Amino acid sequence: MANSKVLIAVAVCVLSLGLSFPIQAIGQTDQGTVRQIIVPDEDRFTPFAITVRVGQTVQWVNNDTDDHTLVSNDAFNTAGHRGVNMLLKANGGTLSLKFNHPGVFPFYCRFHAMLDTDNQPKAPGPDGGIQDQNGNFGTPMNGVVTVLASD
Ligand SMILES: [Cu+2]
Repeated sequence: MANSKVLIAVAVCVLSLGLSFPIQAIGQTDQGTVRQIIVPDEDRFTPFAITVRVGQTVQWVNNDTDDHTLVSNDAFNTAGHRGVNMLLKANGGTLSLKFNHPGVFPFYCRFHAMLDTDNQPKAPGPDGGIQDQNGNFGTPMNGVVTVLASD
C-alpha cells in the first residue's frame, strides 16, 4: 500500500514537471524570429549581407528621410519571393518577408541602383560614394539575404 502511494506521488511529480517544462523541438528555435535590415540616414542597407534560417522573417526598416525600394534581383534569386518590387517609405517604413526556402535573396533599391552624380550610394566602397580619382567605386544600394536550411 505504501509503495503504491509513493509510485502515484512520483508519477504525479513527473507529469507535472512535464507540463511545466514542455520539451522544445531541437532545431526549431529560429522559427518565428525576425532579423532587421536598416536603411540609415543614407543610401545603403545595413547589414549589407545577413544569413538566416528557413522559417525566419527579415524586416527592412527605412530610417532615412527619403523613400527607398526593395526589389528582388531575380537573375540570382534562389530563395523565393520572386518579383518583389515594393516601396519602403521614408521615416520608418517597414516591409517583411518570411523565407521558406533555402537559397540566396539578392536585392537592391531601384532608386539608387546606378552610380551617377544624382545617386551616390555609400556602401560598401572603402570610403563611400561613387568613383573618384582615388579609385573608390562605391557600390549601388543593394544587399543579400542567405537562407540556410533549418537543421
Ligand atoms: Cu534607395
